[in-house]
Amino acid sequence: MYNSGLFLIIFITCQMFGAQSQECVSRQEVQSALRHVHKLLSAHESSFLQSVRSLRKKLNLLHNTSNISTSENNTPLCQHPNPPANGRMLGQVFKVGHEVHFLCNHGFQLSGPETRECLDSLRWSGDEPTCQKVDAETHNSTSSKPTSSSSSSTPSSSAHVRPSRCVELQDSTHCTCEQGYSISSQDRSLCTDVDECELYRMTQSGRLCLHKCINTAGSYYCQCPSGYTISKDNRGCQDIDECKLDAHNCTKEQVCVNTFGGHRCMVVECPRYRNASYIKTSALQCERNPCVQGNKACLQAPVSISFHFMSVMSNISTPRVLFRVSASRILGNSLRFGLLGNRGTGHFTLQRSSRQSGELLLVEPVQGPATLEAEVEMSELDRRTLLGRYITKVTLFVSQYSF
Ligand SMILES: [Ca+2]
Repeated sequence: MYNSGLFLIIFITCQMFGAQSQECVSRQEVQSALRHVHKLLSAHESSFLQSVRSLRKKLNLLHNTSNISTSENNTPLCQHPNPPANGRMLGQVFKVGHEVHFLCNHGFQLSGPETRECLDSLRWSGDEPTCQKVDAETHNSTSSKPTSSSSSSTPSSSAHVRPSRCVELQDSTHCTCEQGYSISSQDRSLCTDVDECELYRMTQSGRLCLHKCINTAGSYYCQCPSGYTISKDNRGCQDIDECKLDAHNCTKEQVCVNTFGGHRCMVVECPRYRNASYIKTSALQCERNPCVQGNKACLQAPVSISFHFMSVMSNISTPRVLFRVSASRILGNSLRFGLLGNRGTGHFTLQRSSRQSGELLLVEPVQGPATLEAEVEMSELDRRTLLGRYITKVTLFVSQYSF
């Protein structure tokens, strides 16, 4: 447009001077021509300015529209929330979907939500929290929670969120968190607790805790079921031997049997046979009283009955030798081993291990908690004549857990 204006001026002046060179033109004519040119120029100038104004208007409009969609300044925000008295607030982004967190000073406990979110309605979720003074007794009981490595001194659960430490480096900011925390995905000024239990559960490679994992602010700890103590590595569970530690409630007449995760108080009673009587010779053994001469039925009754209590973990690998029965002396020329009755059928088997001994085997894994029983009989023979029967009653306690 500007170029066409220039072209017009040059064309008119050439015409004017060309005429002058050919013949004398009157002053009036020249003045009229100049006025005409002036008019034309003014018309072009005003048209040009109008176009520029229109273009500028359009550009401004375009600029404003793009500003609305990209500029952060125009993003709707929730109102600045109030930090509670005797506490503070973490989080500096008040945009929709973002969160702020509240902490209380030492000796105070948060009452109300730990976290509030800026909702679409531009209001904060939940009520405004407050920090309540904790009396010494309650405070001690909350902080005595058994933690393995955490030295956290912040009593409330809001300790799961902490401020990050940020360092300005030229044109970027680097934020770090203390151990057990990671930078919040929503707000770089915050560190959120790492849930180690969940993390290791997801990765599956080597369980963090043998039994139960409890996440704490900045750390975690392992918990064992009752009847166990946490092992030295703070991950495993060790059975408490209540019998050895005298931490049982068995009477003097009962036998304390330690099991994995507990203990049993067992009563050992000698059996009653019609033709034979027994006497307890030790806590776990009964022996037959001498038979009246010629009383065949009495002689057929077992010479001794022993009791054997055993404890195993749930689902132990099999086959496994549980125990061995052997004769200390042999009067006859052969020994015979066998399992009596149907008790424990399918779980046990008996095998000869030497001329003088037999072994009781557990042949399939047992899911606890369970109690299995078996009766092992050893018979002494001399040329097919029974010299004596010896019975061992085995009770197997299978724990609930595989430890
Ligand atoms: Ca125990």
